[in-house]
Amino acid sequence: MSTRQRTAVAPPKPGTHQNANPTVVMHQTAPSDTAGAKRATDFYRQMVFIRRFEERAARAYTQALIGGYCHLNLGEEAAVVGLMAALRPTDYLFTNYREHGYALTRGIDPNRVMAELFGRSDGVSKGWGGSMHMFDLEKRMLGGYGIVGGQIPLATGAALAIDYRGVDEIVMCTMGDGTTNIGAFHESLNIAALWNLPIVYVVINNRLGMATTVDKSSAEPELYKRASSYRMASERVDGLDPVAVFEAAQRAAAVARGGRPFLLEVMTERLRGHSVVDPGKYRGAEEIALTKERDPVVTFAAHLFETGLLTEQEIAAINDGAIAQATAAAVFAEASPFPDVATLFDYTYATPVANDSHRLPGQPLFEPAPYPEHEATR
Ligand SMILES: Cc1ncc(C[n+]2csc(CCOP(=O)(O)OP(=O)(O)O)c2C)c(N)n1
Ligand SMILES: [Mg+2]
Repeated sequence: MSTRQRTAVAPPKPGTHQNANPTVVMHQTAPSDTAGAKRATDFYRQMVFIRRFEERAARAYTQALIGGYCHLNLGEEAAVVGLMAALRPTDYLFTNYREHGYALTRGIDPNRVMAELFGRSDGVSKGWGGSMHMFDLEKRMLGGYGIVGGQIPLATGAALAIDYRGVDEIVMCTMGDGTTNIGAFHESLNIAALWNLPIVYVVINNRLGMATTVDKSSAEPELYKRASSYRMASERVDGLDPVAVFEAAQRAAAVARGGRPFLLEVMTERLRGHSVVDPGKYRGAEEIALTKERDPVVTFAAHLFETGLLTEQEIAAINDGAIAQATAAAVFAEASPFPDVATLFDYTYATPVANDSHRLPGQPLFEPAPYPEHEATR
């Protein structure tokens, strides 16, 4: 077993660890250097692309080109972009079903992301996963999980594997605010803290778990504070500012690379319903207006314009480019063939399973019991 984390970093002593006075960063970053300016405009470009891609996906859903569940990152673009920028290509990402933006920003070809939404064979999961189950080993994006909190123990296990192998990699595991009330959240944080695992847990706090607010569902609504139960360092950051998120995620990643877990809470907005079929009627007009005012794509564009980093024309060109790329992805996806039904069970397990029944699609798992006499003669 690797002793990298276990011996290199002593667990914080009671009362002295970072969470005793957690940092709460809430500001709009004004980059003063060239590299910072380039980063900010790159972030904006990525955010706009996620926005236009998600809107295109929503349209495709209403055209019945996408089936099943479909949850969008609308309103969470700054969070996604800032977080992904803090990861190295060798780090691992686990996320939930609200994942398209992560797949795109992690560097998966947008055509393959859209093809997956359309359930086509060129999709990143060969069309068998759909919106909630994107998986790409090369980009080290290990899902996409539909079970709330399902990704947390798996991500924690991956961090343990990294620790065993003694390599310079970390895991980032993102989840929603509602997920922090799942037992697996607490079990995982506990064990990660005990075993000094190299993992950053990220809570994307959009204040809603489907229709239930954080205030109604969480006895401690300041979710980053939950880390203190496990003597884990934590921080809360403004999720409308991609640069602030990036900097916070870098701090968190540095802690994980040093062999301690970290909990980062990112305050975001959910601009539409829980999924594309949710009209979100449970939100009042005032709340909707406030949410729109806090739209990160709009507010960050205004910030870049005001600080002279982008002109109106440049902002419009970025938008046009994003629309063209999202449209091209939809055209690619629609042209891609549906997967062959005979491959339905091919990717159920990573490796062949001994005694697998090898049944054909459509065949029942077991032979059905014969009908009772009176049923058969009806
Ligand atoms: C174990 C489990 N319980 C319930 C659900 C139904 N469900 C799907 S998403 C969701 C809300 C989760 O909210 P949050 O974690 O805040 O994520 P968000 O959707 O806001 O991104 C629920 C209850 C589920 N998928 N899995
Ligand atoms: Mg939520």
